Amino acid sequence: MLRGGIIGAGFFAANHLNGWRMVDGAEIAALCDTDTGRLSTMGDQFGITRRYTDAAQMLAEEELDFVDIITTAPSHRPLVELAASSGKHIICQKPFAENLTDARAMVAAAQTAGKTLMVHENFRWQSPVRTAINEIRAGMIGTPFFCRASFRSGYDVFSGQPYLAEGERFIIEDLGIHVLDIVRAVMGDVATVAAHTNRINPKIRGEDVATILLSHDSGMSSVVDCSYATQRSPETFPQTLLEVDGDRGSLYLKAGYRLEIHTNGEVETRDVSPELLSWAERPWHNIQESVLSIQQHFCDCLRDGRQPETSGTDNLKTLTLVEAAYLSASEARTVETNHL
Ligand code: NAD
Ligand code: 89Y
Repeated sequence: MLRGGIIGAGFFAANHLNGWRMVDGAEIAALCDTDTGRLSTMGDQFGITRRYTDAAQMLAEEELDFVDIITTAPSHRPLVELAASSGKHIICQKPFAENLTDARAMVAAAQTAGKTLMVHENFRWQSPVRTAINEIRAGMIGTPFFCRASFRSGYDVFSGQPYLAEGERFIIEDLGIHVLDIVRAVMGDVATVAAHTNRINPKIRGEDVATILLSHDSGMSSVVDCSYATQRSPETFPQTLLEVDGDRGSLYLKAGYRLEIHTNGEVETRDVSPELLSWAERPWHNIQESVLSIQQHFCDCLRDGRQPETSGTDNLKTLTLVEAAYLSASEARTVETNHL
């Protein structure tokens, strides 16, 4: 049984703790947060008695195999480097880092320590998205030549995560990062990025609308469009909608978790709704189920001695797309990813 320590007991941590209770092969032995109130609330809720306000102390005193970092991005580099130098395997929440320099240093730290580093990039593990990815990888629509991945919502994310309203950057770094990662999973790596952003909500600091054109290494193209300023009924938060054209068919992941595969003039339609786990609540159940799936993937990879799909090294490519999108939007030009 792998023993894990959690760092960060804030808004999203309960999802991780609930997930870990269901994972085969791991348990959470200790919890750390600099905020004593959050530490005791979360510790009590999940019956974790080993509690720390200092991550270094937790790592020194506990016999842990891995740490699960659920803090916001500014603390990720020091915490990943601390965990690596303590000889632990690491899961780090997205966004992996505030910039590519930090992210590269974090990957190097884990490599030097010989430890597995996975970024908790869970949207490609949402079961409806995963079904779509698997169908495409199995060749159901042939070779894909176009993908549109769309996340448009008016859901109030700021009440649970107030820091999202305060940062200079918002939707690309917080949410677009997931959608860009899904597109990488479907269409492969990206050569150029052209992005346009807007801020519609006057109460927040960063951009809440982004439209991004990607040109892939394969020569094919994708469009990622994200908005938290879109009023729609029914509200689709937190669904990513997909439209993928291949040379032998098309695949759609439509609102309400409806998968359609169009081939040879016929349409196969499936309900691919995520499971409502016992601890989950709508509309977050889609994300909550994916937390469990990526945690299980991490443990399976450690057991089998293979790299997680969203390893630190892999995630450098997703983070590069985030940086490229901001650079493109600010300078109104197309950015080549290999120049970052
Ligand atoms: P939060 O601010 O509510 O909680 C973070 C907690 O970390 C706080 O309690 C804070 O005191 C603690 N903390 C910060 N630095 C620390 C340190 N050095 N040592 C110990 N504790 C420390 O944030 P949140 O909303 O829970 O989000 C955490 C991360 O999860 C963010 O990066 C966010 O983007 C991500 N997130 C991911 C998803 C997803 O689906 N993957 C969804 C929501 C949030
Ligand atoms: O922080 C974000 C995430 O990763 O998924 C949804 C979210 O909570 C708000 O955009």
